[in-house]
Amino acid sequence: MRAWEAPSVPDVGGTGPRPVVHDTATGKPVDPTRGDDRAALYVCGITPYDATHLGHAATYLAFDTLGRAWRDAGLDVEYAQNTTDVDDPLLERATRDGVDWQELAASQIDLFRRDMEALRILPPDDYVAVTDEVERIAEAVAFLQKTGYAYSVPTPDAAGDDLYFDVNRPTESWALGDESRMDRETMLALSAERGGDPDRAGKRDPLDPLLWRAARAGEPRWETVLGEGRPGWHIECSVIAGDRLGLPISVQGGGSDLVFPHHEMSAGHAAALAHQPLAHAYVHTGMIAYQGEKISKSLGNLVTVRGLLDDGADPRAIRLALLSHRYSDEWEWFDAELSSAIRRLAAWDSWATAGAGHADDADDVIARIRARVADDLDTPGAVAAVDTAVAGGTRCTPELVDLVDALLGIRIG
Ligand code: 5CA
Ligand code: ZN
Repeated sequence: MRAWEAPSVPDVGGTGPRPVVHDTATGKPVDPTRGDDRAALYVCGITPYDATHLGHAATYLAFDTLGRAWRDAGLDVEYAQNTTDVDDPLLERATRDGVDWQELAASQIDLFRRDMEALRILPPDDYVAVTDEVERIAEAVAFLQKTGYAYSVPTPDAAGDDLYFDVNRPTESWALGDESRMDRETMLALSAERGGDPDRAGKRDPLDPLLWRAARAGEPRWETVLGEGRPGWHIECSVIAGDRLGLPISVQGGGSDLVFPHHEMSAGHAAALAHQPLAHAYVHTGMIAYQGEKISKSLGNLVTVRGLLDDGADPRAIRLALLSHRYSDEWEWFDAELSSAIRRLAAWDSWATAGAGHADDADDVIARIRARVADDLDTPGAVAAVDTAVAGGTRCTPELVDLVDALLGIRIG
């Protein structure tokens, strides 16, 4: 599927350090490329039923920063992202609003593209709609059935049986490891909250996730090797990441609300399918709140990128406001975030055009920005490095302008 238009990224002399990122599975900072010249990134994409909010924007911006840091370190980056364009929340919203689910998805994906473009987020090389991959996903589920990882649960109201993944059948690797392992009660609660169905009768373990949903009356369906139906959620990401990037990938990314069950189960599926870990590192962004609660489509406390742009916000200021927070922190958006970013940007702009100060310091500032970004995407540290240069009388050179553009995605001056 078409992604969106790529922003220009200037060539900057020299190379930055290899980025290190926090891995949720081990709880440690790691180089997820393991010293390789190639980095493979998969980031879980949107479920397209409502406008892009600041939480989505911050998450995609964090992985955009990782991609920029990898490129700056001289690596080849391959990036795939899905869009969950068939799933319960999307279908429910379409029914609620009396619109066609495909039209709803298409219109929201279009909005998302425009928001990503406005924010100068690097597009994935492969932007993959789940609806284009159903046959492939069904084949993978059929393989899991053959190898004993998938079992059927009788589904009288459907065209066939639903299929579930057996979480207790051992695989070589369960991705998120001991560090993130939660107690069973927490896992059951999160599973119920995040798309699972622990109370469904007939499952071997309440935590077993759905792999394949047999067709019900009035629901979208595809004719596949499994009969008529549609895929479960986690398997889509395992199959798309494996097909497009090859396993193990360097980084599986998304918000912290995806740690369990989504990334845990995706990794379990990948291990059962390919006897490979899904990723060398699982990287998670913190949830952004507004009005005291996590911003979410279902809660409706949205601050949308589109809304801010329509109110006349400079997209660079939205970007800068988000970069002023550490990606892994949980934080709350206040309207003052934008005004303070606007002030900061104005100072940076006039610094870039003034041409005054000591040019000798510029290389140090460049090295400092690079070091901060490569250190687990410390963008607040990089922003502070620019602030210090602005306040301290460093002359802004064309190289500095290019580096700020290449790493932070903001063209100043
Ligand atoms: N389609 C699935 C992933 S396969 C999905 O979670 N879609 S989503 O539209 O609900 O979320 C898209 C991305 O935004 C996910 O990585 C999610 O973790 C992230 N996200 C959602 N809400 C927030 C928030 N308030 N703050 C930060 N990131 C968020
Ligand atoms: Zn996903």
